[in-house]
Amino acid sequence: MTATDTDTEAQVLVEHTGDGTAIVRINRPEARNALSMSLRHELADAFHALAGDDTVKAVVLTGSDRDFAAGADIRSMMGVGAVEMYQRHTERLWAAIGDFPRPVIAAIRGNALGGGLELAMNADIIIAGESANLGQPEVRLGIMPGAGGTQRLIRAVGKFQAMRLCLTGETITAAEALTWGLVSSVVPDDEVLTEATRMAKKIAHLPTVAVEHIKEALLLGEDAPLSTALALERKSLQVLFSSEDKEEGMAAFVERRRPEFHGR
Ligand code: CO8
Repeated sequence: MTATDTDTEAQVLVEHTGDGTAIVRINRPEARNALSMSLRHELADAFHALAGDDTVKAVVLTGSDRDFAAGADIRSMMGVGAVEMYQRHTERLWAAIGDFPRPVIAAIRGNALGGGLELAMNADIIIAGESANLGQPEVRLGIMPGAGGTQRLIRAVGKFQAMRLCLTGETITAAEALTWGLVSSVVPDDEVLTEATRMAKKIAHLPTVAVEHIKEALLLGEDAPLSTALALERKSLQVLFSSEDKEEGMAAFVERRRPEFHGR
């Protein structure tokens, strides 16, 4: 089922806020926003639709005030074997978020555990409320993170903190996550969505082609050898010299006026 903002049964609600942004809200409160397969399909559908909508320049991904997401749905994994897990191809569902071409800001209140934290790590910026509780508790269930939790975490925070989280299943606070570099900023709980939306709107008003190239260079470059990543960065910059918004941005600076960007 494709999520819409009028479908009260939807587990994923999409709100177009205007100003070039959208809010994607995980809505399964009875199970602490646990990521069932149907929910993950809805989430992927929502991001595919938003990717095809050029008017949406930045997306805020959030949950409830109690839970961003408490992980993969544990009930849906009981009695399931390796071949069925393989055939679920959940990596294709995550790719809709990880490969989203424009910035995604995760706004976390409460629990972001297991697959919930993995989901947040698919975003580009993470705003956490003071009460956020983050961790990779899979080991306590006899499994392990399997949607990027070992790999994205070690890249974000380094070996020793990633090992601590994944091997003990302990959770950390928002303040601790900030010192680790696992979140971008921490704000009072009731300001999380406001802050994430403010940031999304700010990005939405910046030159889209530049924003997309910056995101692409950062993400692709992270996994490439430095010389390749530096070449990618240079080439991306060179491409931006063909954009109308580059001429407008520089002209506006010199003429001491506000720029008018058109995303071209
Ligand atoms: N899956 C299914 N149901 C859940 C989940 C979950 N992850 N988390 C909570 N629920 C359900 C509970 O079963 C309960 O349902 P019911 O009322 O029917 O018994 C309801 O939500 C409320 O939960 P609690 O009563 O436990 O609420 P508490 O306030 O006591 O605790 C917590 C909240 C801390 C969030 C707690 O529920 C908890 O620890 N949840 C599990 C966290 C966890 O272990 N997450 C990791 C799951 S495994 C995972 O994510 C693997 C990813 C691997 C890759 C996935 C890609 C394929």
